[in-house]
Amino acid sequence: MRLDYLTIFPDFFAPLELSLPGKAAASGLLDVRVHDLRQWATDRHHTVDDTPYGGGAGMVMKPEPWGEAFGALGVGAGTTVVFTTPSGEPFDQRLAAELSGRERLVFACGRYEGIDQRVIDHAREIAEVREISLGDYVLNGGEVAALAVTEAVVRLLPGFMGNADSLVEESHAEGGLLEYPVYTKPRTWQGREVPEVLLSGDHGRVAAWRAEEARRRTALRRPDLLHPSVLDDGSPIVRAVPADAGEILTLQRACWLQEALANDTLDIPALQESLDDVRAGLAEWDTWVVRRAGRLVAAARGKLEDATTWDIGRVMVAPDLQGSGLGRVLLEHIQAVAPEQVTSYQLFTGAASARNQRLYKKAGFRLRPDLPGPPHTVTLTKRR
Ligand code: 6GU
Repeated sequence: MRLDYLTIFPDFFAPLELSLPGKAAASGLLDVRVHDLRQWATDRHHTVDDTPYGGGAGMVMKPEPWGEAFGALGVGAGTTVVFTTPSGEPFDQRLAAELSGRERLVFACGRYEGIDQRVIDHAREIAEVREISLGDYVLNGGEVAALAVTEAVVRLLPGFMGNADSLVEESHAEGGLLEYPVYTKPRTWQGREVPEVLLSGDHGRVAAWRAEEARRRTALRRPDLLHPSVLDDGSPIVRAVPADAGEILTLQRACWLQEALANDTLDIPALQESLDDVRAGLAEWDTWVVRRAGRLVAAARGKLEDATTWDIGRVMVAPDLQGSGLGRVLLEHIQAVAPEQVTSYQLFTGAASARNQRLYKKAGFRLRPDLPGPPHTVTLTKRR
């Protein structure tokens, strides 16, 4: 990945040399270049700002140096220009993941009251543009924000993190909950004990404790995360009706084609089903769906496997809404609607579907290698 920084304070980017990105640059994974914007200011004083048209406080960054810089750096198709600005879209893990898929990012770091709007309009014509904010507060310039965005993006690049597993169970990565508290040795420190359950060696109890702590922490600090905006528009989770079969089939094909690609097989029953099969499934299973703006965007179903086991299946979220927390909410719902006598849940997911397995583990499900399922799947269970 190629990273360029346009700034009037190149010194801000010295940390790139010593932080994680510095190592990646040394190893050839990253090509990092920092540019002083003033080299493209043509007057004797290398002026980059001027007073705002229409009056008002502060200075505005002049367009000409930016235009020259974009030309000199070859900003064009295949480049994403990131303007760091408090009036941008909020930066989050999803956006970091999206940017980690780009070939080249050019960070345009504004100072003063902002950059002449025509610079952004021009950039939009020649390249992809993202205007990004770190949050609802004001920094003196976009440099620190560009560093933060860089670190969040670069650590997602394949081959960057030494241990890919540490990407899995962290706040905002998947599952939509904050991370649970962590402990290491010594067992007792300044009279404070490590929670007993973590020393028990009972992986089931540990997973349940962590899931509960994550939920508690999230409720306390980030209640907004427990009520995903996708459901804030009033779209409830409702029982499917026979007329939903066509849309469920469409959703199923979209989701299971993803599964097929992830698991490198077309041998997936849900992918082979006809409309009649889906209708039959609706008759047999307790199926719930979410509609958003009229579109059926998510579904899940449950059925008694035996007197005390609730079989959960077909947890599906439309590809464009995956990662929004809908899957977690649906999964909670489909557990909650299980009959009273149920004491455990079970489900299958693709053996290579890392994202699904993450979601289920975060919800307290555990892998059960002792309970083999259909081909290319793993079984997960959870006690109620
Ligand atoms: Cl990206 N830039 C500036 N100047 N202030 C900010 C910000 C960005 N994000 C939050 N505050």
